[in-house]
Amino acid sequence: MPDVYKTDAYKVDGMTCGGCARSVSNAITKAAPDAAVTVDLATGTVLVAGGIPAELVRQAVEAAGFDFGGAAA
Ligand SMILES: [Cu+2]
Repeated sequence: MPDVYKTDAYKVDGMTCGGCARSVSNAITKAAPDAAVTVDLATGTVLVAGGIPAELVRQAVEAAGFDFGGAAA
């Protein structure tokens, strides 16, 4: 049973502007409609709330054309 309150942080490389942030956010939300996505452009970090599986996030990020860097420390 997924923990809907869980928030995961990931590194995503290649985001340079608000448009990139939106692309990534939209891609993840499309793949996981329950996700709440927050992008921190300065650090290249994407916060995904909703207990979304990492593999699903990875596929969405890569399909949008960005590099998925795995879990952020
Ligand atoms: Cu951009």
